[in-house]
Amino acid sequence: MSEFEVLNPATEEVVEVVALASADEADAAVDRAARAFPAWRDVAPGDRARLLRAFADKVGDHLEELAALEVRNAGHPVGQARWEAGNLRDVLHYYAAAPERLTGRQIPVPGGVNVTFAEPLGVVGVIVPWNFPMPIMGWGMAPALAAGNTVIVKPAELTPLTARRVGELALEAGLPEDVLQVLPGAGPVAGRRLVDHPDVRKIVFTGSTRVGKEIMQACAPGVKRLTLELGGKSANIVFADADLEKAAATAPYAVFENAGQDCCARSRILVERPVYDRFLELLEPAVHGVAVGDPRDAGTEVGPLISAAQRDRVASYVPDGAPVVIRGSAPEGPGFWFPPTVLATPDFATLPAWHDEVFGPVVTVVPFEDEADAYRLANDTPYGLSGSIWTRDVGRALRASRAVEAGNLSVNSHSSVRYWTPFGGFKQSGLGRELGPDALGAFTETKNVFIAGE
Ligand code: TXE
Repeated sequence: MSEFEVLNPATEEVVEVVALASADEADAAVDRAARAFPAWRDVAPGDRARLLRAFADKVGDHLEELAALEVRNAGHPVGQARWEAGNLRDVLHYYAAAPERLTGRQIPVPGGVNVTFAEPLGVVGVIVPWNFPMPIMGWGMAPALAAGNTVIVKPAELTPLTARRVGELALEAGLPEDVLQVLPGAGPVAGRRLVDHPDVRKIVFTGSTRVGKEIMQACAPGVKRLTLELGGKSANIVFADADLEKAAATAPYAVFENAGQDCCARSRILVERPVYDRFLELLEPAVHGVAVGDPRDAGTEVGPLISAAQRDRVASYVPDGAPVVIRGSAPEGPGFWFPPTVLATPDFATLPAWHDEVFGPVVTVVPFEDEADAYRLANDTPYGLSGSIWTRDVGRALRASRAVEAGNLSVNSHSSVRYWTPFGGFKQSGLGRELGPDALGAFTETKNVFIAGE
């Protein structure tokens, strides 16, 4: 059996050594989930709703414990970790309202009755990354369970601890055994086995675009259902007529929050030429104002990166001689720290940080000439997850909202993810949508039945 040393990214201390499931153990988990499925599918909708509400309440009762665990496992600032546990609780409550409302339709046809049923799929595998372990686990598992599927969650190697605890809380809340299983394991072993197993009917994957493409190919032979949430390279577009103070004051949080390890990070700031210099002037104190430090402190806004490998990867985007125009602070000593970093150069198109998802606290600021230029730059990426538009002109806000090829936009704000609205990407940022009312459709098959009347 292989094992994984889970480290505290703020101290580099070993938190726990976690056993990783083998492919055989993944098979056994799928067998158990498949056996648990018929009974869970047939639980009366009101009872399924009650169980999910009890599960949500359990998470709420253990919010502080879960948040503290994430602070240690992922290095997330405690305020953010509380939000993450709260988001898991809320998404469970939201989909707990679904079972009694998950209805089919009756469509008039001659000669009989035509009805549709929303049938659950069976076993669903949810493969979770390390950047937001609790929310992303919830976004996949909550609608899947509400629709009557059984679920296996495979957390990331680096962050299995909250997922494992949430699995225990599900049992304490009364969810039947094997309806939800948490399977810590290596991606290419346990994760891949879930993808390949014929009894897993759907995969929900959040992670790198590279692995997402691999999984998509692996799902093809069995035409396995698939939801993908992949990388991003989102633009924060600031027009000259915008509230520049607010746009500059908020821009650091839109990219440096979670140390930039956010698929929605606005890692390219596009500023209309006449206000470009002024914007950089305003951005400087805002970047220096970001509180980077001990994630246990309530005042900390940004913690360390998840691992030494991630820190080194991020550092490779800021080599000696890189056009750094603003550099924030980061603690010295142990921990996988990297300071908030702003790049700007007329040769921005030659910077790997302009093109790639850095997944760290690095942003490139670039001037644009007019609307067409802004949209061309914003869309000059294979990704299309999110973005922000800053302007006081309503017409321009609407034009920009239509022109930017991304699934989640915000105007005069950076907030675009809510558990009751759809979330997902255009282009190589993903496939399908999570959250909101439509996500339930991703966990059911529509069955059409005609009953002859004579
Ligand atoms: O992701 P992986 P990594 C991006 C981000 C980051 C990069 C690498 O740019 O720097 O990806 O992160 C499981 N079959 N994002 O390497 O490998 C793995 O165990 C089945 C964007 O950590 O994609 C983990 O549970 N599963 C992002 C999950 O997939 C496999 C979030 C994600 O790991 C597997 C994370 C396989 N062959 C990274 N290989 C976002 N969209 O927010 C790995 N896994």
